[in-house]
Amino acid sequence: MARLLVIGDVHGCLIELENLLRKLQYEAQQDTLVFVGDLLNKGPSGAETLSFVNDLKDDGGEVIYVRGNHDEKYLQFFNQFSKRLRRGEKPPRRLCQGWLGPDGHSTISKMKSRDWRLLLGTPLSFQRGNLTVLHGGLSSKIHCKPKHLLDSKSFSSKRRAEIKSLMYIRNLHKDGSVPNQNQVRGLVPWQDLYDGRFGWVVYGHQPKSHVNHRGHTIGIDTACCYGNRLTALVQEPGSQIYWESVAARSCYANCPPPKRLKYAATAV
Ligand SMILES: [Mn+2]
Repeated sequence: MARLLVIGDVHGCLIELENLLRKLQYEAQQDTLVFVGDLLNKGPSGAETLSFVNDLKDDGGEVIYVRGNHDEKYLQFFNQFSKRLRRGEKPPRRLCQGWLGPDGHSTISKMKSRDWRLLLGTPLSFQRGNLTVLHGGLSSKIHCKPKHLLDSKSFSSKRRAEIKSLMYIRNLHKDGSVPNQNQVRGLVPWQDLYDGRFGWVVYGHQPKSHVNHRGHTIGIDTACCYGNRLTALVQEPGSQIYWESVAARSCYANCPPPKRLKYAATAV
């Protein structure tokens, strides 16, 4: 039976992704590969990473790419400029960089239509057995099953906004509701409110020095683009869960202050 491999935020760190798959002895015909989102931005090879994931799918692999907030940023850009992009024109460099970050223009220039299609097809969550994968976090106000989160068109705009927040959530009000962007006081980490009703939730979005195992949640963004490590959570047939990681070859993005983020000193 297949292994389930869930990969943390890649952020364009393609060499590290290839190293990690090699270390895991990934087999396209046997394993199910799930990305927790944010393949793009910050690291050196965003467009190449999308192309690599498309190639894995073409090789017949079962690959699920859950949408992250950075992927969503590219999709919003695509919606805004789709006519131009479909004609093969590139919006001005400054516009791309303002919207998408310093590497925005070069990434867009390299993206092919199949890369946009891959992004457009990304679900907001994935569930198999006792594991749910999503990018950001879960509000305890969401009572529908994760598979229904994919069908967000059938919800009201308020509900849709709440569901979209799955990509962004870090903290919640104590009653489980989603705060406005500029609210910071009296909030608690979403992980502390999650009661396990969707099984283990595996997520990215919050770069840490180590895998963040807290209650029924497992954060696997181990800050690869900041020079730390790229991590995969592995579920073997029979449900045993563990994680593997590889070291980043470099610090690609502006590093946050060390007090906020301590890097693991271990090597592969
Ligand atoms: Mn991220």
